[in-house]
Amino acid sequence: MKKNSPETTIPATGSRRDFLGKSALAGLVTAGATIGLSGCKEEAAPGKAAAPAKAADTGEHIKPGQLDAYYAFISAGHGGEVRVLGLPSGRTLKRIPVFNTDCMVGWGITNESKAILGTKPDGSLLYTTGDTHHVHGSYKDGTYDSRWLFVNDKINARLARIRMDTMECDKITSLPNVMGFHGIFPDKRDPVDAAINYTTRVFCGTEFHMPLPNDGRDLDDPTKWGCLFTCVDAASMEVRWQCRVDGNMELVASSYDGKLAAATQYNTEGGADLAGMMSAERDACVFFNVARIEQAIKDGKAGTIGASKVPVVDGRKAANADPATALTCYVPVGKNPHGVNASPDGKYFVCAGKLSPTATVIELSKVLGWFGGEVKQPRDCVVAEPELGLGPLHTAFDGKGNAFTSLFLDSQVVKWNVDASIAQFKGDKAAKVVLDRIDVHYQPGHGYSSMGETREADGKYFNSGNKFSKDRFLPVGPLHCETEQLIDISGAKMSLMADHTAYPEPHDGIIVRRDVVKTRQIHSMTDFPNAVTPETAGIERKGNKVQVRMMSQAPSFSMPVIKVKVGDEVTLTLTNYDKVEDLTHGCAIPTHNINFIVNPQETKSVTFKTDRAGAYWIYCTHFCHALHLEMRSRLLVEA
Ligand code: K7E
Ligand code: RUQ
Ligand code: CUA
Ligand code: CA
Repeated sequence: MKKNSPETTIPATGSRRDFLGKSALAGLVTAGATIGLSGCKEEAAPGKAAAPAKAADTGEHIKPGQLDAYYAFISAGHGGEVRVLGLPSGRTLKRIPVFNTDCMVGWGITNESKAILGTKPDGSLLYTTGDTHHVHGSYKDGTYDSRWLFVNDKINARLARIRMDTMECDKITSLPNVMGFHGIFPDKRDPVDAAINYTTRVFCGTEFHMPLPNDGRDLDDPTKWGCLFTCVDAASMEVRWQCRVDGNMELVASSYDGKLAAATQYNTEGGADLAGMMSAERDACVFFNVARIEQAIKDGKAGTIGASKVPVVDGRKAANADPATALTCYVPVGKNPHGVNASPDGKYFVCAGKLSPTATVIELSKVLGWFGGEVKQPRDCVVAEPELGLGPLHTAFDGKGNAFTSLFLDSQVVKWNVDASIAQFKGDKAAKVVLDRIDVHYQPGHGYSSMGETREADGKYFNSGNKFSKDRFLPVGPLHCETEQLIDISGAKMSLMADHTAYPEPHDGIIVRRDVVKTRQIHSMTDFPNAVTPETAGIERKGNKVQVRMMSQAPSFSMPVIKVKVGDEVTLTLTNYDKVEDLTHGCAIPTHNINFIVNPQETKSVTFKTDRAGAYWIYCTHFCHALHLEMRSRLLVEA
């Protein structure tokens, strides 16, 4: 088939689709690899031409004043935040600062946010960068419970938690001895205690191997480097344990029965360059037996690495050859897999091939069977390997037995039937596996469906997070926006509903029914131990440390004048005394790098040095009242 012949020249007359498909493929080929693409016999759907860049058929139009049926919580990639959209409209509802700084909210500026982000001894932020890829919600009974969202930082190996009620980040944890923390997934219930039918752990995969510990040893010998799978306690956000594996880990999935977690491995070779990471014909999906790992730790079988106190067990193959005691099981899958996703019926994990044109369907009961000694080889856990197209990355589900896999190289989403793929694998030549294909624009990464990662997958929408928009939108200079395309998957045929723009770079997301999400629109004063009340308001000096306790109530600050001296360390605590929903105030101090907001009944504080004498107008930045502009106070710094 034509897409299997890598062409390095781009025909001048080629369409945008051809250009993209071939150049991306050529890129992989010139990387010096023999990539196993030749197995793809399924011809792509006959030339559906690229849709012209005209107004989209918006399908279900959400009228002004009407509310969306779903929330989408989407990672922002190397922007470091999490975004909240309404679907199907694609309206941006919120941007939740997490690993980035945000000057509207004051994230990275206020003392409270700095305490979450972490600081150096001089009080400055530990990091100002982050790279979020995977956002997942906490579960109860196999569906979202609206308590928390979890999201990774690939750059600095941190896991963040977001409270769902206020949609604000409340904890960030650093993973020790980990680099390239990529996939995450919360567990869905406890593997042992049946009463715990909700999320208590978050599993984290590590993509980059590194010296253990990374203290200067083994720099010239990457064969000694390793990767740790990490389990974080969802409630305390403390790291519970780690498990060392052979090879690396990318994306992560958890089973509905709580017994298994798994991670795809594209670098089973332990290679340190492209050729090295692509030399094996098959890679793996490594499964973790959660109960056994935790029992091994209880039995004192864990060690530690470097300065970290976290217990680490050995999940490498040599130490886990006996299924009766093994902590891990390495199931061979197609070359350099990317995503791994759990089917909503709880039966299967589907690994997407990336460099193999297939998906690998793994039956979880067989993995448990391998641990139990009933299934001979890890490879026997594979029950289907359908050929889907070029560059499969991620798979979503509709809850009706169908899967939807993004094809990066083909710029398509392919709909296929899981049971049919299993029948075909058993030899049924008549099985109709691939049911439909739809072009997306262009090169999709993640795709995710409405409630698709829960038992309540409803098969309504699929969002395709595309990596290139090319000419789909008005040009805005060299950096293009990305496209998120909303696809209706409720019928036999998929249909494109809308193009939504996305600021780079969206990866994974979840689509959550709006009734599941329970928010709280007003903070409670009692949530803030440092809340300022009329009784505690005022100014207090201890040496050169000055506490300024102020309240805001539209349209004024409780202190019209604040007098301090050069060289003081001022801590300004501001409580928004207004109780009215939506009545947010801001607080900015010119030339002092202070800017933050306080929502109704919320308290925040900032600490800064006064180094220049003068008068500075503290003003409200958030439009709050007809006299918002007049809402000011004077900071007078005496020489
Ligand atoms: Cu495919 Cu980080 Cu989920 Cu991005 S990874 S697309
Ligand atoms: S003023 S309402 Cu700055 Cu023109 Cu804003
Ligand atoms: Cu207070 Cu504007
Ligand atoms: Ca590989």
